[in-house]
Amino acid sequence: MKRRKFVKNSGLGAAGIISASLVNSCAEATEKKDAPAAINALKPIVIATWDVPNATAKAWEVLDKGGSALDSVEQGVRMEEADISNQSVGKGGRPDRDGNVTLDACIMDHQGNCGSVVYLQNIVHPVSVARKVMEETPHVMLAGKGAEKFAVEKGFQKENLLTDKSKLEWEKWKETAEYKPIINIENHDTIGMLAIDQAGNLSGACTTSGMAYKIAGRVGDSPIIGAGLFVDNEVGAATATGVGEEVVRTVGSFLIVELMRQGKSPQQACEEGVRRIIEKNKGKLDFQIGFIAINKEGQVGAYCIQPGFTYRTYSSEGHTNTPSMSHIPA
Ligand code: SD4
Repeated sequence: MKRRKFVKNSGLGAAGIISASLVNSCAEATEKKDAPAAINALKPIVIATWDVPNATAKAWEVLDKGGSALDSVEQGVRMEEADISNQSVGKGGRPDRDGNVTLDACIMDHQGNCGSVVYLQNIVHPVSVARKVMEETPHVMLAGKGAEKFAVEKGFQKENLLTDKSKLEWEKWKETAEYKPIINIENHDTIGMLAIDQAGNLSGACTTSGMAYKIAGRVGDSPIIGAGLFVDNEVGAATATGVGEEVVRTVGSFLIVELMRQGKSPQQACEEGVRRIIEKNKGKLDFQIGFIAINKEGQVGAYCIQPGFTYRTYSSEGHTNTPSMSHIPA
C-alpha cells in the first residue's frame, strides 16, 4: 500500500492547512475538522480544481497585469480545453458511448451575468462560446446543434475533437462495455476555476467533456449555473468536479455560496456541501465529488471524497502555492 503523501509548499502555510484537511477528507469524509486558517490579503487570487499548473499560471498572468477575473478564468481554462493530454476537457476529451465528443461549459461574472453551452460538438473552446452567449445574446444557455451554429457564426472554427488516443481507448472500452457510464477517478480533470481580480471582483468558469462513455445526450453539472459553478460577488464563488448527477441533485455550487453567506468559511461550506451529497446517498461513498470555493476576503476551501484531489493558488505577491497530494489508497 502506498502511503498518503502530502506535499506542503513553504510559501503559504495557511493553504497548507487547508490541503492537509483535504487529505483527511478523502479518507473520511464525515470526520469533523476545524475550519482552516484564513488566507488574508491574497488578492488577486485564482484557484482551480485538480493540478492544472498551466491553466492557473495563465489565469494568474491575466490577473497580475491587472486584468479582470472574468478574462482570467476564461484564459485559464482555455489552456486545458486546448490540451489534448487532458482527456476530460475540450479537444482530446473522451467521447460518449457512441464516439461523440460533447462539451459542456459555463462562465459567470461578478455582476451575476452568466453563459453556458451544453452538448457542444466540434468546437475546441466551449468556455469562450459560453462567454459569447453571456455577452452577445439575451439567453443563458445554448445546446447542441444550436450552440454549434452560434459558435460558427461567431467565428469559431469547427474541428474534430476526437483524438486517436481517445478513439483507441473508446474502442477498447466498447469490447467490455458495461451500460453504466464511468467516471475515471485516476484521470479526472474537469476544470473549474475561480478568481478574484485586483478590483476585488469575482468570476468563475467550468468546462468539461463530461463523463467518459456517457449515454449520448447526457449533460452533467458543469454547464449548469448553480450546480457546477456559482458566483455571487457579495459573498464568494464555488465550483464542482466529480459525478455531475450528484452535484445537480444538491445544486452544489449555489449551496456552497449560500452556506458562505450564512457565515461558513469556504472550507466549512465545501465540507457541508459534500456532506449533503453523502447524506442523500445514505452514506454510500462509491463516487467522487470535489468542491472548491473562495470568499470575498480571499479565503479558499476545497474538499473531496476521493483521494487524488489537488488545487493550486497564485497570490498577488507572486507566490506559487502548490499544496498537492498523491493518489493514495488508505
Ligand atoms: C460531469 N462533473 O460531467 C463532470 C465530470 C467531471 O472531471 O467533473 N469530470 O459530471
